[in-house]
Amino acid sequence: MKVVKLADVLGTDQEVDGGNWVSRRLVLKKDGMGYSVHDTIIKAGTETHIWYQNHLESVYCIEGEGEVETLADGKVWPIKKDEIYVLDKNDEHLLRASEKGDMRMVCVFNPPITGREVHDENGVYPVDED
Ligand code: 9YT
Repeated sequence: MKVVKLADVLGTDQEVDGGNWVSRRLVLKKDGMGYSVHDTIIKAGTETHIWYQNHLESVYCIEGEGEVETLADGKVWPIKKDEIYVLDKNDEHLLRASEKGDMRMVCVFNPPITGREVHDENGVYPVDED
C-alpha cells in the first residue's frame, strides 16, 4: 500500500488550475486503481459548465455550499458539506459555488483521469485513448 499526502501534490503537475477550480489529483490512472481521486477547490461565486461524456463522477462536498443544475431537466440541486452528488448519467450540468466561500470537493472519476486534463470548451475531459 501507499499513503499520498495532499502536501506532496501541491505545486507539482498533479495540481491543475482550471480557472474556476483547482484540482489536486491524489490518485491517477498511473496508480492502477481503476478510478482517480481528486481534492478540488471550487472558487466562491463561480459557475462552471461541466459535461463529462467520457467519465462517471461522484463529488463529495467536505466544505462550503453551492448548487448543481442538471441541464436536461433544469433541476437545481442544493449541495453542502457532507453531501455527495453522483453523476450517474454523464449528466451535463452547471456547478455553482456560493458567494460565501470556496467549496472543497472530493471527486472520484471512472475511468481514471490521467493527470493534466482541463475542461474543453464543452466542459468535457477527452477520452483516454489507451
Ligand atoms: C466538481 C468538478 O467536477 N469540478 C471540476 C474539476 C474536476 N472535478 C477535477 O478535475 O477535479
